[in-house]
Amino acid sequence: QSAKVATNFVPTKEDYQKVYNRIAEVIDDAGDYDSAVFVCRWLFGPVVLRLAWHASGTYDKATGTGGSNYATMRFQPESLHGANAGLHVARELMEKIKQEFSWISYGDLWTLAGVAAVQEMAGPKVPWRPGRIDGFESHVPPDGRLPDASQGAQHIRDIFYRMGFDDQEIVALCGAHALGRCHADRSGYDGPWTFSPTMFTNDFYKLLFDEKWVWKKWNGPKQLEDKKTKSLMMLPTDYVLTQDKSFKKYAKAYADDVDLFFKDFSAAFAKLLELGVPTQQFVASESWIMQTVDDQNS
Ligand code: CCH
Repeated sequence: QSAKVATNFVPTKEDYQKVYNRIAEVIDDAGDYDSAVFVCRWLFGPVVLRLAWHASGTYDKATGTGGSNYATMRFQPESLHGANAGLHVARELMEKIKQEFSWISYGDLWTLAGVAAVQEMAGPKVPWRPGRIDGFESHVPPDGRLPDASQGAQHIRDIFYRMGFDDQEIVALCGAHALGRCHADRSGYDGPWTFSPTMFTNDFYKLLFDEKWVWKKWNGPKQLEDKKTKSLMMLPTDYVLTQDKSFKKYAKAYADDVDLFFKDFSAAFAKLLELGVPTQQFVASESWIMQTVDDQNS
């Protein structure tokens, strides 16, 4: 199934679709069927999406450094940066795919995996195109470029404005927290944001407004829990989206209109995945829409 590497091998959109399909399989099946008591569909979707985000979100537009181009999280010290705790799980899954499709660059593989995770978990189509190249240790960006969940609106703006995003894009991107969960042994925070953490929805915003959020009483870092069930969580930076006037306007709009959220998330996420990649490196002038597994079966 995998394309053989030949010196003159030029992968086509179909070759990338094969990689996409393999990613879709791996994030779905990675829970080992033989030993798992219970298999959760798309179990590894959220962590793979987080890898794509952390690989891209180190971009600094002032210096043109960081971003998804060189996949520098393969190297220390970036792989050990506190914000990346737990992402070895996603990198190891991707390594299996890299063995099969050795012609793809790590940056293209990781960002394509972010696209596949969003799309397979019932999210919007995200335009994507290949062109990233593997870099070196010398390209590793400094620590501290990703957001710190314990902070407030000013910090979020400082971090995301540095990448070139505005308030609307910041709020749209944070809606990815509909997916996955916090792990006490990775970030110190604990728990999921929504009741369906492997379905891409606008529930993150709905819950922010519909539930009453109180500070969790525990020995861990400051986080909020929903008063009613105490089973969901919000980070301080998530809660700020309802407290800051400008952020709140967008968060409310996304809570009320899932189509608007899907459209804006798709645009902002596609932009995120291309941060730091020189335009001339892109193979295609227009981005591609990769098909979901369901699209191909229908
Ligand atoms: Fe996030 N995120 N994120 N996040 N994130 C965490 C988990 C996920 C922040 C902090 C955290 C984005 C923005 C922010 C995902 C996607 C995105 C965790 C828990 C923390 C802490 C990690 C753990 O313990 O495993 C902060 C702060 C911000 C912004 O201010 C953006 C943007 C995206 C994507 C577009 C996803 C998905 C997860 C779940 C990972 C998992 O393993 O389940």
